[in-house]
Amino acid sequence: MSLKTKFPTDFVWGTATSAYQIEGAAALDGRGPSIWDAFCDEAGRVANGDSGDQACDHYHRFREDIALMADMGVTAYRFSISWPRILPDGTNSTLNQAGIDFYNALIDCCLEHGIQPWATLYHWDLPQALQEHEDGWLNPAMADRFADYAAVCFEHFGDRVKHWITINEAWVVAILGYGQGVFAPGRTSNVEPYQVAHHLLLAHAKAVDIYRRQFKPAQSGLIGITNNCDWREPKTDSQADREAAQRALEFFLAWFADPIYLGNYPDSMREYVAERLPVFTEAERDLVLGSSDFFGLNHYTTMYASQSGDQVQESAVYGNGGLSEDQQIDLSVDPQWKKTTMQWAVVPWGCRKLLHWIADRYKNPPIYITENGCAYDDHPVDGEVHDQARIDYYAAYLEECAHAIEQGVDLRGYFAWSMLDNFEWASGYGQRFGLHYVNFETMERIPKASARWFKAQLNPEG
Ligand code: PNW
Repeated sequence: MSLKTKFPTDFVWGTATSAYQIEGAAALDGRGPSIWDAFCDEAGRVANGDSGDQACDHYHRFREDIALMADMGVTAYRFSISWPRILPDGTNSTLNQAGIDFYNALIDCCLEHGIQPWATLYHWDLPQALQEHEDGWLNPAMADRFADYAAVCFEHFGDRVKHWITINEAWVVAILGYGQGVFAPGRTSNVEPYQVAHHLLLAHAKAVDIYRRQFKPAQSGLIGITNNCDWREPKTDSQADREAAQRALEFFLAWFADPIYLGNYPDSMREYVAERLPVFTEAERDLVLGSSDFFGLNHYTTMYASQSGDQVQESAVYGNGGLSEDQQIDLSVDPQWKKTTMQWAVVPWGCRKLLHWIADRYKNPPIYITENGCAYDDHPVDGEVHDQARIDYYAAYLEECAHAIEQGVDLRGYFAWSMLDNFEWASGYGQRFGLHYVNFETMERIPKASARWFKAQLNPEG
């Protein structure tokens, strides 16, 4: 029995990418620099001195890439629009027509192949000019800059794009960009992440407000935000550890989802972060509350949480505990769990538990998994890439998704991360998440065994 038969017939099957990770053509056709171009230029920031200058050269090869997606049988493609390719200095004083043309061609090509375009407006590539001259996401005015940029995208692409994602993973921007400093713009602080998060939420909400008032009546699409969250399992059955795991999930996901679904930050954050956590004005709260038509979720892994002792442990490539000292939590993994090359543990049941946690806390919203996937050290052997571990990962995670649906969770779609091996941020090209292998010298694409496996699941009749 193919996997597809375990899911509703209208379930959305897709793959995902983001602009800076695949497009390349960083200095071409009027694109302005982003904070990731600048970050890659700083010595020691990105493994191997890699950058997205060329990436997968998707800018020139998108037709081939979309044909590969169509061959897999997916019905949706989640990509991101590069803000500095549309507005080179970040403001709508200069519109880069070549950027508009590129995304028009990309969107049209998707539709010609029967693939629905799902566009993310912000996947971390803030125009460098806004960082340099306006202090980036630390500035509350960024919310208006973002809303202006979003309006340009709705205006030019909204006749064909019916699913919009405002911000990808505000947690990563705040924690990895401003807390741990391992992502652009590379700042370390225990105050700034909370401010940045607040401004990202407002940026999201303003863009949604503009879409709903000015574009939705004619374009009738859906718009939401995508947040990322790992599962946190209590390390022991003790009351303290159960509370620690709950608190860890609140600091990870409820930080962003509670304001949108419940109207405020979680009480635990107010208690533990105290005056460093911004307060919503009444007008801001009204704007943010109810501002997502669907619950976008990126999920990769699971860790145990326990009440912290003296020291805080971190054990992944990125310290994915967040600001653990603010949460008073220790994170750990079971040494038995298999790991990907990111050192992220493969724990399929964590995905099901997280889906239930979301359904319970937010009254069963429609959920789309907008990313799930794994990195392995793939290499072609006689022209083929036998990534059985990735097939096992997808099969097991999707099995848990199917269970969650059976048990009443309103999961409506799933996007595999990623369509292609690509620029994996601070890890450079050293981490391969793709369903398609990319030879970064020749730019040749090779469908991995996992891509053929997906195809077989999605096209059960062959
Ligand atoms: C996500 N963490 O990033 C992004 O949306 C993708 O662009 C990225 O390629 C993918 O996941 C794989 O990393 C994350 O530390 C980066 O928890 C770091 C974390 C989570 C997600």
